[in-house]
This record gives sequence, C-alpha cells and structure tokens, in this order.
Amino acid sequence: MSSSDLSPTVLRPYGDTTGDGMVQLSFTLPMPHSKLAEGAATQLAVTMGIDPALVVHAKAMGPAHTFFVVYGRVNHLVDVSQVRIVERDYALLSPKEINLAVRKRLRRRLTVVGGCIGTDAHTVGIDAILNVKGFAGEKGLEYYRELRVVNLGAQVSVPQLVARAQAERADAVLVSQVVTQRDAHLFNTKEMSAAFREAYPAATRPLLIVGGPRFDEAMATDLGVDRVFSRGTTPGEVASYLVHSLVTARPVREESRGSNV
Ligand code: B12
Repeated sequence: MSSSDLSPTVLRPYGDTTGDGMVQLSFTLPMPHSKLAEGAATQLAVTMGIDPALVVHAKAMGPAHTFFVVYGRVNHLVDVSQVRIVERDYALLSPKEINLAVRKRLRRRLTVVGGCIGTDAHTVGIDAILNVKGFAGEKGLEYYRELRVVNLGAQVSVPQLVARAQAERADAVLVSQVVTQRDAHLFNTKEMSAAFREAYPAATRPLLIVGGPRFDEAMATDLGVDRVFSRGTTPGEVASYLVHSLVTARPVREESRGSNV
C-alpha cells in the first residue's frame, strides 16, 4: 500500500464503509413534531446536498419546536491540499523552559492581565488558561513562577481593562469571549483592540490575545489582535506563545513597558 493510499488528499466522509460519503447533521426547526415536520427536515437536508437524507431521530422540544438528527450521503469531496489553517509557528516549551527564558532574557516577571469583556460571564475558559488549576492536565499560567497573573474575572468593561493593564504595566492582555450572539465576540474584541491602540503608543502596547470556542484563528488581523486562540487551547500553548512573542522575538524594554506617554 502506497503512502498516498494511507493519506489521500481528496476525501469522502466515512459512515459505514470507506468512501460512502455518509454524514450526520443535527438541527431544530420551529414547528411542532409531526410527519410534516420530519418531511420538512428531510427537505432541508436534501437542499443542503445530503441525498438520500434519512431522519434518524426527531424529538419535540416544547410545543412549537422539533430537534432532528439526519443521516445521509453527501456527494461533495474534501480536497485536503486546499485546506488553509493557522499553523503553530512557535515551539511548545515546558514550564521549566518558560520560567528560565523569562528569568534569563527578560530579567523580571512577565505580567499578564486577563478577563471576560462586555457582558460575557463565561469565565471557565479564561480561568482554565490563567488559574493554577489549568486545563487538560496542564497547570494554568499562575503556576509559572516567572509569570504574574491578574485575573479580572467576568464582565470587565473595555475602559476598566485598559486602565488596569496600564496600572499593572501589563506585557500581555488576555481576553475571553464565549457568547457569540449577534457577533458580540467580534464587536467587543474590535472595540477592545481599538481602545488599546488609542491608549498606548505602538511600541509599548501590550500583546493582545483573544480566545473563545467560536473564534476563527485566522481572524487576528481583522480583529486587531496579535493572536486568536480557539477551543481546546491549553495553558502551555499560551505560555509558549507569550515567550515566543515577548521574550524571544520581541524583547520588552523595561523603561517603556506599560507607559502611555
Ligand atoms: C457553563 C456555561 C454557562 C455558565 C458560565 C459559568 C462561568 N462562570 O463561566 C452560566 C450558567 C453562568 C452561563 C450563562 C449563560 N450562557 Co452559557 N454556557 C455554558 C456552557 C455550558 C459551557 C461553557 C464552558 O464553561 N466551557 C468550558 C471551557 C473550558 O471552554 P471554553 O470557554 O471554550 O474555553 C476554552 C477555549 O475556548 C479557550 N479560551 C476561552 N477563552 C479564552 C481566552 C484566552 C485569552 C485564551 C488564550 C483561550 C481561551 O481555552 C479554553 C480551554 O481550552 C456553554 C455550552 C458549551 N457546552 O460550551 C454555554 C453557552 C456558552 N452559554 C450560552 C448562553 C446563551 C448563555 C446565557 C446567555 C443564557 C441565558 N439566557 O441567560 C448566559 C449568559 C451569561 C453571560 N452574561 O455571559 C450559549 C452561547 C450561545 C452563543 N451563540 O453565544 C452556550 C454556547 C450554550 C448554548 N448552546 O446555547 N453559561
């Protein structure tokens, strides 16, 4: 068997057998559960390119909505050679290596200020990155001796965040946005990055990092931030990125850090 058989670049989904193109999709329609509703779900799936489409599960969600799971075949192919992703362009370091790099090259602790902005109260994600309890078996940034973490928690306004970043002389600002209704995560992030650009000269602005489960990592430039992290991010990845950006690639000048004059 050749290596192209093992990792072909053009793929069909795998359901029951190789190349059968079978996928599963779930959604809710705003209509009571009935045969008509199941027909409507099938119609939607066929319109989406699933043919044949089979409703394998339908459940009333209250009197006026129905939840569906549809199983069926798509005829579309995936061309892996055309897929574009944001590759990690920095080395993953251990906590020991991170502490050593900060101590030796920065010669002071690196300060991180973080929180959830706007009305967002979903702190579990930012806590997973910042708090010592961490995530996925990795300890959070508080665990790193050479990192100083100021976690502002939920519902921090942009002016509060800027003021605190200045007061703490933050090297990096880490913002979490989980609620995406009406694109709140995008608007809030753009407002935040604009406020930091307004408050700081370019050379002394802290590194701006945003994270949350529904961000597209390719959107950093559009959002005006230095890096976007999405679902499944671990604290070690974030700590390694901080060292890469602030210590290895862009040493922070002690005298100018955090100043807005
Ligand atoms: C727990 C939870 C809550 C808790 C939050 C408690 C808390 N202290 O955080 C409570 C009950 C308060 C809550 C409230 C609400 N919630 Co809620 N909630 C959830 C739930 C079930 C889990 C979220 C979570 O904790 N995930 C675990 C963490 C570890 O994952 P994460 O956030 O993705 O974080 C990881 C990465 O994304 C990344 N990351 C995240 N942030 C950052 C930041 C940085 C800097 C970096 C580097 C990385 C990073 O790293 C983390 C680790 O890998 C989700 C549904 C779900 N299953 O996801 C809904 C969900 C997020 N909630 C939702 C909603 C609608 C609400 C409410 C509006 C409900 C209501 N009508 O009142 C309110 C809003 C409150 C508010 N003002 O924000 C919706 C959001 C829908 C949308 N499109 O925006 C969801 C998706 C549920 C749903 N399917 O409808 N919620």
